[in-house]
Amino acid sequence: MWRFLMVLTLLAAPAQAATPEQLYQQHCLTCHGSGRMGAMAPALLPQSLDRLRPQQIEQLIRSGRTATQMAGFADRLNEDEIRALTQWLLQPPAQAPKWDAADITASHVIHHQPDPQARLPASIDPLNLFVVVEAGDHHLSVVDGDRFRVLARVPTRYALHGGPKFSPDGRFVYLASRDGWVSQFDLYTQQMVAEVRVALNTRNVAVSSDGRWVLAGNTLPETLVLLDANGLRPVRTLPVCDARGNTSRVSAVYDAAPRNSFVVALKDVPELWEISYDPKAGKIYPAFVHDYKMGEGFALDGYLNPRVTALDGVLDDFFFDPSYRYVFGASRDGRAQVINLDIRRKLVDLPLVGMPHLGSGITFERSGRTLMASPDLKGGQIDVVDLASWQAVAQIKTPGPGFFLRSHERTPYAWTDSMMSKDARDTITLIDKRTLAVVKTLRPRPGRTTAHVEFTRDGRYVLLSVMETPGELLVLDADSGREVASLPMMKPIGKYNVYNKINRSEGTSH
Ligand code: DHE
Repeated sequence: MWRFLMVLTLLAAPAQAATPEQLYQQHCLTCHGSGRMGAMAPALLPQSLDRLRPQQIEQLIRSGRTATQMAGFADRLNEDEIRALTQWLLQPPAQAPKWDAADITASHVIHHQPDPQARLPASIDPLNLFVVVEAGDHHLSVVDGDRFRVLARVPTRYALHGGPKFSPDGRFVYLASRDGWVSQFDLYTQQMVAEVRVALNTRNVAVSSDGRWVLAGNTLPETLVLLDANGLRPVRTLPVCDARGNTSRVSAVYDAAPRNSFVVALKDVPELWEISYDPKAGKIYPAFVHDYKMGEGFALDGYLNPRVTALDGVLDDFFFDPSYRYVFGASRDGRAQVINLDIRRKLVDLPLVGMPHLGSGITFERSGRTLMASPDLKGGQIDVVDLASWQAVAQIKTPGPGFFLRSHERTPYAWTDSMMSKDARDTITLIDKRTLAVVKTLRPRPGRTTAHVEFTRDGRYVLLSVMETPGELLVLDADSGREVASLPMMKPIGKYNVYNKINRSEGTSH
């Protein structure tokens, strides 16, 4: 009787609701990995999710993501569980995620040894190829820039971001995913050469002008990871922190070719780092060296070690002047400054307002002066600055805030978008570099987000993304804006011309 009563009580008791952690273990762990660090599917850490609103995450869990293996869970999770799981994913894990040198080394994989004899068919100009990042289903397309046809389409790691970087001969492309994967891709054989996971969240990569090194800047953990560019073998990991041990995420790392160095901007600590890869730069320090000899001299402080310029504000993005002596840096709160890399000192504030996107800046000559122009993520304008006087020359109004700006030595026009605008995200604006006036506004696909232009090697055509799923890669005549071709793609984002990149065309990002 006693036993019978107990069974009845158990049956009557409401089932214990599963905790979000248990839901994760049951439904998500196999694909998203233990510790939410990612496996065959992306990491689900707050840093990985910070571009999504909670409602968007709930919707993803409910209905899945088209063109990916992410299925919807509406049939297995109720609305309360979906909400609780979302909130839990947005919190840092109880145990801080770790990704150290041993993890990096263990993740390293060589897929194919490049054949030194490999060549593209003679009919294809290897320097007029484009690499197109398709975010809709995480693929990379290789496009022949003479015939405008796709030569290869390969899957990539989840959420590539930032400009792919090329080896100096243009044969290899280095890609970084937000989830920390760096991949080396061979354009001649259209195969992945090697991959390595350098972090759980990565900002971007740069390739040294001598082709020997790839430097990855990370936000989780806060490190810089140096890789051998030939096969991506990890060489060293530098913790990013100031002399007092305050750690910092990396905002961006770029190659400063004439200086034989990488320059690194930091998001949380007011410092700018320069890391020389010139073997003649001085003695090799065995460990991380934090050098505070600000303004002391012009000598380099060592090979593959950071030397530090102390600033009075952090940098989210930056741009080099053509001499590579000066850095134009900006923070997302709208402060912009000029820094002299040789004397390691901030010189002046730059007269920019809004939220300049200096990483998308271009330079050009006008009436014997070198000008720099960059979009503004908030303002619906292009800011133009004289690089000799550091004075603002013009603010060119566009239909709305945009992300990217491009030009080419051969064309009088600079092309920009308004993709951050509600009403004008389908417009492309052409600015005359001679008059600094808007000459044309194109709307090639009304109602569809259109942005990011790259020129062909000869500057005669532009390739433009209709960033939708499905979307298109449009080819337009660079003078008239007339449509020449359209290639169907899955949310193409950036595209990069080999010649323009390896020759550091003044109209493209570096
Ligand atoms: Fe980017 C480049 C920062 C959001 C697409 N973006 C860069 C670079 C930086 C940067 C520092 C230069 C890296 C390089 O080329 O090596 N991006 C940021 C941000 O801080 C921001 C605003 C917020 C964030 O989420 O990190 C941001 N970026 C986006 C997007 O939402 C875009 C439109 C879509 C996406 O893929 O996430 C986007 N960013 C791009 C692209 C480039 C880029 C296409 C390369 C531009 C180029 O032509 O070189």
